[in-house]
Amino acid sequence: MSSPLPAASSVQRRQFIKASAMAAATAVTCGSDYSLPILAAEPREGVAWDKAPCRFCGTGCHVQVGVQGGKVVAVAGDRNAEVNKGLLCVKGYHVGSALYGKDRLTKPLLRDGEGYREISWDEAIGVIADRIEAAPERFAFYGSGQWTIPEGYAAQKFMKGGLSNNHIDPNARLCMASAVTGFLATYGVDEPAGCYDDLDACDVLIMWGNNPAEMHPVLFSRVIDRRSRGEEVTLIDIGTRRTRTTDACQHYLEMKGHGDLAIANGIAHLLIKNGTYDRKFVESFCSFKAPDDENPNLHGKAISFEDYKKSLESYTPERVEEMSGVPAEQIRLLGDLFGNPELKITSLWCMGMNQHTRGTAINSMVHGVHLLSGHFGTPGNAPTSLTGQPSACGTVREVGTLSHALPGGRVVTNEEHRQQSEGFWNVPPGRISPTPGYHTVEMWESFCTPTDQGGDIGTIWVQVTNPGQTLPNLNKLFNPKEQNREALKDKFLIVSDVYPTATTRLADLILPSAMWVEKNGVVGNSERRTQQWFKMVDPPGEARDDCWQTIALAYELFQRDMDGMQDREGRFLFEMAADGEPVPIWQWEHYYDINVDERLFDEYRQFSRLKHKDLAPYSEYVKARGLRWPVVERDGEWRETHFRFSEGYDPYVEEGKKIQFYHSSTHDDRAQIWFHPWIPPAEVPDKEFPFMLCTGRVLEHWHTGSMTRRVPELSRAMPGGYVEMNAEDAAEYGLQNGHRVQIESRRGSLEIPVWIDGRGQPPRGTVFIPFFDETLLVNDLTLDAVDPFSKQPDYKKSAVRIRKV
Ligand SMILES: Nc1nc2c(c(=O)[nH]1)N[C@H]1C(S)=C(S)[C@@H](COP(=O)(O)OP(=O)(O)OC[C@H]3O[C@@H](n4cnc5c(=O)[nH]c(N)nc54)[C@H](O)[C@@H]3O)O[C@H]1N2
Ligand SMILES: Nc1nc2c(c(=O)[nH]1)N[C@H]1C(S)=C(S)[C@@H](COP(=O)(O)OP(=O)(O)OC[C@H]3O[C@@H](n4cnc5c(=O)[nH]c(N)nc54)[C@H](O)[C@@H]3O)O[C@H]1N2
Ligand code: SF4
Ligand SMILES: [Mo]
Repeated sequence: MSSPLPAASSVQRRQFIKASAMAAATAVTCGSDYSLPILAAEPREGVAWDKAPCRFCGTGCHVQVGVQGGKVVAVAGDRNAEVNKGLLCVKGYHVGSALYGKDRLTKPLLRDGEGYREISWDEAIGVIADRIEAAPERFAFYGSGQWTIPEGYAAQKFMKGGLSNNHIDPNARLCMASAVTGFLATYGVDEPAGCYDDLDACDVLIMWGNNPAEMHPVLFSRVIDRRSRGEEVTLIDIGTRRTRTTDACQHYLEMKGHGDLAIANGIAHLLIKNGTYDRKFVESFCSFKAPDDENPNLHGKAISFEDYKKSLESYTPERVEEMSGVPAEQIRLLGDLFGNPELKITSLWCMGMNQHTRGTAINSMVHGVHLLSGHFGTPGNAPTSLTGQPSACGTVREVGTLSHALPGGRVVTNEEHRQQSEGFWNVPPGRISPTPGYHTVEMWESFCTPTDQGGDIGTIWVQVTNPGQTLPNLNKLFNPKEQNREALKDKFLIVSDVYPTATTRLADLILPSAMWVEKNGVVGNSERRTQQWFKMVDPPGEARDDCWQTIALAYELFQRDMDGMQDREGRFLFEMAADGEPVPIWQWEHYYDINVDERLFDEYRQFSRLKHKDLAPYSEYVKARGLRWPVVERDGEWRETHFRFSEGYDPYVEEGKKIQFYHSSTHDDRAQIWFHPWIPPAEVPDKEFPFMLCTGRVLEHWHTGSMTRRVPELSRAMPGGYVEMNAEDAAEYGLQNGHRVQIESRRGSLEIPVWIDGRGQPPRGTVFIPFFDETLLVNDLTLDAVDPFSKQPDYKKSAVRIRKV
């Protein structure tokens, strides 16, 4: 197999090394030999320090960044940051090095036959403008939960408020979409009620199929460290494979994929049967719902408590054991814990519950278990969905860069919402289209389908994401661009990135971007915390901000008299004035004459008040290490909110209400407790494909490894991809560590080395492959079946077979 990266990259194909050698130092595999010293953020001559959130995960740690001679020279944990209190994980400590891989993209590149030629930015922007002018409705924007808030807001306004085109969707569709629909179905409004403070206060912490020891490490250590202070906290890991998280837990409940649906019903069954549910909480603050099979919709149909009870009758611990594989006593253990009002219980989850063809259902059901038992609304009692990306909440969920959404929890299908948005954007009434655009899977399917066969998306612009590695079922959703070149020759792929990737490999136009502290930014983490930083160093070569790229394109179209790029007064959609004169921010030399981020953020802020997600003015975030919304001004002070819907904490809860779900979908301040039946996964192992494949991540690498594999320390610690196998399965197949196997699904195949009982231990009949290695694309194998409401795919359950090679 040859490297999928363009020749420009120095990435070599990795040799697999034995498990024993895996953690040890090995050859540096990529890009840079530059690594940063790790220093405490002490004054040191010539080094200027400033704050920024870490580039990587949704935990949202703050780092102190040391700059000298125009370069980031050191990184330290930020002691003043509430989230991480000075700690970082291995990725955080090395985040600065991610800027300095040798093969950073520095020039716009246009495809020319089999290669590329360097072009100017003017020409590049002209090429995109030509494509859009020719067919504005065939253009799509594919963005990211790693977009900053201003970047996502600009893209959103450009598409929906400018082009009248709703084909904008982010990689967060692959990540958080089911969490969003779960929140909406339960509370009528998105995002967690609790926050990280719950982790300091809970007696019991339950992980519902996630691995925070590797994926939210600083957050996880915040809990584990409580034990070193003599505090007692019981940790329970419910998962389909043993991970580093399991090692720190008192209880491990090993389930089969989709077992969670049965487990949640089993807990609810026991709470009702034992009379240990919180009758007062339920009668005061909750109603019951079930799916409406005749008219499937997110809000289902109302049912009575009696109906709910009846639906749960058959979910006895023994039957749940059959469905989930978790022993009945362990179901009883969970039932007893939730039935104990003295305990404070926090639940965490992430991709196990979201990448699930019943993701909306299981998200609602875990909220439901907390509501039914009254473990809600006091510190330590919280159902908390964790976000993965640094701004999946801030940008995707709050700015609403999804094909059906508008900023501030608005949707395109609602006329009043469109009018509000048109008002804030000062664009003519009717500008926003009422028809939702394509969600991610549809967008790429359309792009990969020939135009004359109905593939109506002709151009996609990708920013801050790497779909050529991360979309599911790549042989259907991405690879046809290469495999079916002739039939798809009119399709045009534009990619803004910082390094060559599996996506730039098939791009027609590559745009070099500025990253992290090479630009201003604002992001929003898992606990509703909005965080700001300033540009500290220049990007290399001609790399430029993603937000500038969008605005420069909009201006080019404005110059070409495209109506959509004008506001009601005929001014440029993104006009920003200083001293009464428009600043030419579309010219790169003038982009930083004003703070474009601040202008966009303060404009966007107006939307945030529409759904009680109030943001403070930009200037407040400059002073803080982030603030949790709603941030409301009281007595001249901007105050953040720790616990939503809870009196005494949430400024929007009326006096005397105790708990008030003020966005209730039933308009009576009640949350919805859902019944959903257990159903098996979309694909289950059979004779032909006898193994269940789960995919995911590892501590050292960020997703596709484009940044972390260029950091020598991280790359040495985790050099290449592998398939984790159970020791007994491996023995049966005559496999030892390092042996190569061919793994095949109904959609594709992959040759990959085996790691037996490696970092994680999959149970018999299951295997696990991380997706960071761009030379071993596991998404050639994965399924593209989606949840009916969230449209999020399931990367955790594909049936495969294995053959020794
Ligand atoms: N080091 C590192 N950290 C990261 C990232 C990274 O790339 N690297 N990425 C970030 C991002 S964007 C995300 S989304 C998060 C992901 O964070 P996690 O969700 O914690 O990690 P994954 O490896 O995607 O998910 C693996 C888990 O899925 C569970 N699972 C499999 N099938 C099922 C099922 O049917 N039901 C349930 N309930 N669970 C199941 C397994 O038990 C397994 O532990 O990590 C974030 N943090
Ligand atoms: N098999 C499998 N596939 C998965 C998942 C899984 O669990 N299993 N998880 C899914 C999930 S939850 C997620 S979130 C996605 C993540 O999938 P992606 O978003 O596709 O992965 P990343 O590697 O984070 O891609 C970010 C890209 O942006 C580039 N970049 C970094 N900074 C900047 C910048 O400032 N500007 C620009 N323009 N580019 C920049 C990086 O080099 C990188 O190429 O993967 C999904 N795919
Ligand atoms: S836990 Fe996440 S945010 Fe914190 S340092 Fe590690 S990667 Fe960065
Ligand atoms: Mo994610």
